[in-house]
Amino acid sequence: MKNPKRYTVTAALPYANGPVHIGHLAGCYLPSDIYVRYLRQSGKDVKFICGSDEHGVAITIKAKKEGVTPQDVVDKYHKMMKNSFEEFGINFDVFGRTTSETHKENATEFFNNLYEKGVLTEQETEQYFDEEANQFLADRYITGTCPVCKNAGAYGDQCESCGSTLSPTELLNPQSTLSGATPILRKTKNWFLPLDKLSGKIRSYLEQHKDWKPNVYGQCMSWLNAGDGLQPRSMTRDLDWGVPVPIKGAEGKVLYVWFDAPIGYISATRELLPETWETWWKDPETKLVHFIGKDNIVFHCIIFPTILMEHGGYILADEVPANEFLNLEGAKISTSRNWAVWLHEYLQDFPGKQDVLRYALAATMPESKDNDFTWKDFQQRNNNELVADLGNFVNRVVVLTNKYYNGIVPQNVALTAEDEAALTKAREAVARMSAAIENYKFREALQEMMNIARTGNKYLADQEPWKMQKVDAARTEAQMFTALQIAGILAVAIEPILPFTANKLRGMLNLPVVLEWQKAKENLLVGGHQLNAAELLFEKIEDEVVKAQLEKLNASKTIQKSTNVMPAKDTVTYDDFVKMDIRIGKVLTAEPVKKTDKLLQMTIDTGLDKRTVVSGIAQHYTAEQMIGKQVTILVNLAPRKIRGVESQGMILMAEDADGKLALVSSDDAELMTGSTVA
Ligand code: B3M
Ligand code: ZN
Repeated sequence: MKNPKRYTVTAALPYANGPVHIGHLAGCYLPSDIYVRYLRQSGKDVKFICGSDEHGVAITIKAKKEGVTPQDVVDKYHKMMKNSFEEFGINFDVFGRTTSETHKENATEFFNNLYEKGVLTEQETEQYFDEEANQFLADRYITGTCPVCKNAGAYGDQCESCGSTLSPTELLNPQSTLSGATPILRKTKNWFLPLDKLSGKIRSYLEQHKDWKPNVYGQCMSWLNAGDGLQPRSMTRDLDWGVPVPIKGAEGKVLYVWFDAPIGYISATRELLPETWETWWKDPETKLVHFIGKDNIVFHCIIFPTILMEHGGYILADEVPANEFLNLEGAKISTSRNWAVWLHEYLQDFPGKQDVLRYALAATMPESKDNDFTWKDFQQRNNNELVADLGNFVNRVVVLTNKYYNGIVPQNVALTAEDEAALTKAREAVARMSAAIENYKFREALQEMMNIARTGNKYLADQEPWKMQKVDAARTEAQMFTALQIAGILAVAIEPILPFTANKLRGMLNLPVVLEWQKAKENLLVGGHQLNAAELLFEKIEDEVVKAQLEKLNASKTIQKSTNVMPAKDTVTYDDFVKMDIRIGKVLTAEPVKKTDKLLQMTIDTGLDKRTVVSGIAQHYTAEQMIGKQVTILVNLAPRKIRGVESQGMILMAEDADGKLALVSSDDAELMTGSTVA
């Protein structure tokens, strides 16, 4: 949408079942905050909406684990998350909650609207029921083996290992997470959103957005174009925590959390603007942008737009700039394994250094593929970029101005072509920074921001005002004037990414608290303007400090690890064991399976024959790495179809508590292809 009248920007509502970590920040909250800060500075009318997602099984499971009520859980974490966001400068206009009264009414209205129009279809289906716990097992209340990749810990709604969306009845060996019992099937009535019948409308909506990021558009298309297309999806659950289903015959049921959660954006806006909220959700001249992580794409690009379309009167998302995932020191961030950097702990260890983390995360943001945060990188970015480039430049300019001119900007200077060229260069970087932010390329925006500081440093190094000062006072004044204007440009341009530092810098330069983006085009520090004293913007982070962080991370993980070893399996007889024909094979060809990011398809020479095997190892080994490798392979496993490809055997892998896979192979000798293993 070109030149919208206003922007409604949402950031995914985090589940109120734990504190916020760097993965959340880098994936969704930092990019949205940078975008919104830039829009506000550019004078746009924008509302930035977020809140906590307080329903769903994520909450009730946590409550059970902590031995408290779901309400206790959401009260605690709502507060904690809200604090963390505020402390890191994530400037929401509202941070609502889906347990609020407004939200309950709003979600109920949506459900009634669709129900009364006959959009929702009532269906009796068989769902898993835990007889011991006397409860239906929705979503994460059930685990089992993923039918696609055979991961043993898949949930009823999703396999986190291969990313497949599942329904509980697809799981092999289903198990209740409440009691561990094997559940039985029992009939129950639920209300479905018939995505199959609506897929024409959904497709035409999505096809208007071919310009979305390839990871987002591609995922939508793979849903739409999947073999059996979109399937009806139940919008209700047999649970006791959530918004009650408002119709007769639905007692004891609640709305599916993914029905009510996105409606939470609207509820929060209603709470913020009781009189005018509709402008932000119904006026076609409003641009709606959802910032989310990649696991939320289908809900924001398919299910929520469908609900809005069927309700009618609402605008639909114009952009959904979803990010991929951020890993930490090479491994997946995991709350349960405490493999994370928690924002509240970071602040205790690095008080006042919010911008350093914002910077390091913006620089490694997983914009188009998963990315990795390391403490070493954090330290280097601080020391070599923030301290050496940005901090150093600003400090030299302010210190010299104080020293030479008592902090007063020189007047009536005559700028040379070199001076003008440096200013133009800095302003061109600002323009490229704008374009990058408008296109959701935040890493590029950060590079352009640093280019301004580098331009300033280079200018000082070339001009050497500290030498000129001894020979030509007038020329030195022009040099310092020029350098000061670059500092002024920085005071404008660092605000979206480094708001705390921007504030400090504006203080040092004695500039207004609010600086519009277009001010970067002007010489902000006019002759005669008085600066304040210089303060250090950044300080060096020593090796011991990052070492301590790494130790802390590993220590908390190790404690977890000992309890994380898979429990022993039942005893098997020798006769059972020898039935397995395990051999040494050699990988001849390997290629990724289309539309998955976990699977490799390989041709393997088993010594007996050459056969096709599909294996969920693509996140651990690339196709190129596998070619020529020796593998241990179970050759008499009954063939099975995985994503349409018949797999004729299974490669044996070692798996650690983090889900990291490694080939089982011998370091001692190159074994003969076809050798048996026993
Ligand atoms: N709470 C899932 C998540 O935290 C979910 C997002 C809701 S956005 C409306 O990943
Ligand atoms: Zn799977």
